[in-house]
Amino acid sequence: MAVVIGRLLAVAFLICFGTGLYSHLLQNPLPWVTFPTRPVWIYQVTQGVHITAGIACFPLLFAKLFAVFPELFQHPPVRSLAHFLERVSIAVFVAASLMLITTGLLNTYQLYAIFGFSFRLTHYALSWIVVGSLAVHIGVKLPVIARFWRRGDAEATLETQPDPDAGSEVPDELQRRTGWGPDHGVTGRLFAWIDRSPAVREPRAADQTRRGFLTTVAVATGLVVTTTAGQSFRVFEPFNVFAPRRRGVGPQMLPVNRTAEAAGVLESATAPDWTLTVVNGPVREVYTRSRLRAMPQHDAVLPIACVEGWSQDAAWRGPRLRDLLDSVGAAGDAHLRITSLQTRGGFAVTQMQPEFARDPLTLVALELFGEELDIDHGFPARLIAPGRPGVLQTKWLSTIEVIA
Ligand SMILES: Nc1nc2c(c(=O)[nH]1)N[C@H]1C(S)=C(S)[C@@H](COP(=O)(O)O)O[C@H]1N2
Ligand SMILES: [Mo]
Repeated sequence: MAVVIGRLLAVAFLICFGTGLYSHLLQNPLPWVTFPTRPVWIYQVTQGVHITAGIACFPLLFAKLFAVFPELFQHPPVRSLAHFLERVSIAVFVAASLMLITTGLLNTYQLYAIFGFSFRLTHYALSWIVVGSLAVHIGVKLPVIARFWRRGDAEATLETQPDPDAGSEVPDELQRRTGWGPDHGVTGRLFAWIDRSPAVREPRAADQTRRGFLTTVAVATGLVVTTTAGQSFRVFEPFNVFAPRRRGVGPQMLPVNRTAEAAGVLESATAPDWTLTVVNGPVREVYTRSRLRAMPQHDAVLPIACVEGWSQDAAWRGPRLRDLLDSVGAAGDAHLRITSLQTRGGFAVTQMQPEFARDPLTLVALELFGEELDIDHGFPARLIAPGRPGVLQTKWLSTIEVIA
């Protein structure tokens, strides 16, 4: 049982780890990594899968803890140095995993305030601790896992050989494994009682118990996934009961992550003398709204794909970023620093790699769904690029600088 659920949990963890690393790298790029910009929804899918697999970890992790619960109270608690290290790695693994999925879940509900620490750094550091202790744990448990894989042969052997214990009292398997027995006070008697459950005594009843348990876990996992995945995947939308965001709800039918008021830009973004400055060393071009409007306008249907798990496609219109970069003679491999008018909170300054800056679908968006941008969506101008997390789609643009 522990192996079966452990395997599902390991798959979910590895999916989360891979998609999480991808998201982390997009936000903390390495100079030699070039990201794909097609399909335009690539980040929508990796992040949707990340959040959905992360939510599935809750029932799976609890089921796993339940299946191995008596083992947590082994007696004696430590038998050898190797045993001690194994138990420490499990303690670290359990604590870090619970913390990892809990911080992730709270993040999808935007409950950053209750952490008092940087969500992203903590979530990232914990993921390495979990993967490291998972590797140790799997290494230590390899013999048990191997025995499970070979169980077909073992069962065949059992069937053909007479049971040496037949007729005699069935050995207290749990007591033998854990060392806890009726002599060990209340806990010992409790475990001795668990030991007497049909799951241990009668193989047929044990099969039924196992099947019932696995069905419960499957139903629980299916339920939490279908009632939250609607924020990322349209097919699940009608069942979106618990996920915090809903498609189509917000100004211009698009949810808002940080409002203009929260960002402190109500005045600066509506000022008649607003300009966007594009800088390449000593060269500088100043764009007013009418100058931006006079440039060739392009349309792009690109999603906002928030790291918090919600995503939605939207139709954007505006000049291409690369046309602005050409006007200051920026090199084709130029990296950019993008600054918002924002005065409060994170994401006021972001960076952009050349593959996104040069992409024909990367726009300085002035319109959303055929209307002038709502102030909460970044009026007068915002960036929109394919394949990037929402946090990097900077609203209320102020300056765009070539940095390398
Ligand atoms: N200047 C600025 N731009 C920003 C943000 C911000 O806080 N400040 N939030 C980002 C985040 S986290 C997301 S998901 C998208 C959401 O865009 P929307 O609010 O127009 O839907 O905007 C991004 N652009
Ligand atoms: Mo976001």
